[in-house]
Amino acid sequence: MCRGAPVIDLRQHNAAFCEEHFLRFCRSQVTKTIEKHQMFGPTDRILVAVSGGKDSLALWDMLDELGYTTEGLTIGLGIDNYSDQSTEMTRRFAAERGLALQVVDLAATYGFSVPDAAGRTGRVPCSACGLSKRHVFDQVAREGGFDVVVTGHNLDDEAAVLFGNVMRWQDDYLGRQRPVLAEGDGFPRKAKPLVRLTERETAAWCLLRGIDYVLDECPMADGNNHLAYKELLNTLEERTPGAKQDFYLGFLRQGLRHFEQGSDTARTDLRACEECGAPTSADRCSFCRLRERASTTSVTVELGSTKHPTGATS
Ligand code: Q46
Ligand code: ZN
Repeated sequence: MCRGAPVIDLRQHNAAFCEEHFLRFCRSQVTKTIEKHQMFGPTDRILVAVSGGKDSLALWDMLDELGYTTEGLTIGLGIDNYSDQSTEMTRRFAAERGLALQVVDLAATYGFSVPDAAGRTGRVPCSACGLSKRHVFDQVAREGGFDVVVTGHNLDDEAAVLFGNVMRWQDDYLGRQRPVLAEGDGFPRKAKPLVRLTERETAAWCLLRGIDYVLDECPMADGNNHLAYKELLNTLEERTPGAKQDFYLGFLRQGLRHFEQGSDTARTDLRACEECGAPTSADRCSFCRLRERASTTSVTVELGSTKHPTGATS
């Protein structure tokens, strides 16, 4: 695009970019995604789910740079050094930029960590972890009055999830695999502004912008199918640059509509969880049931508190 020295070669776009044009390319991909899917507007309050990894920090950096009003939320999952390091990186990132950050420590707030939940309930770690993260994101967004929760899922993540959903023909999941999910039934709006960027691109963004992020993979991810799907798609991408993009963006353009019917139907069977107030179809939500089985101590979570959830710090 110019005579500058290239810093990255993007085979799927058949182009090499200098630093300035690469950063501009990333911004334009994110802006295009936000606008095309009407994710949020300039006056919305955005809660950024941050893990301390390259994707969520790149996302927070981009949204802040683009002028959006953001606040970060990170969850201490209690996974050995990995969680300590992730929280530390996130705190440092926020402090350096003067950005507001809430830290919710699962063990301190709810009486269990992800390894506790896996060990005590026999549940797969990522399943207990995902359920806990969703619950905390939703609760903080609901009680804090945020308009939207954004996550750093990138093109590689979404293509791997799509691959898994197609492998098992999970039509209900396919119908909901959209870059934005509307708020409703007590759940906040959720958006994924990075779905047009690959993880190589978010890593390059962090490198060029001087963002330190956790390099290690989560030690509990071993044996996870999601990683196997990513490897398969990377092999395909090596042979056919653009394959991942065609697969996922093609699904949004042409495939999604075949699965959407009924996926947005408002649920009439939902009520407030007796313990935490989250929407649920049972007396108690699945998170409260997990907490009961996973924690050794009983923890009371205050409802309607302005500080919520108990133990959160800013
Ligand atoms: S943090 Fe949690 Fe991931 Fe680790 S335990 Fe699995 S889901 S791999 S994004
Ligand atoms: Zn509950």
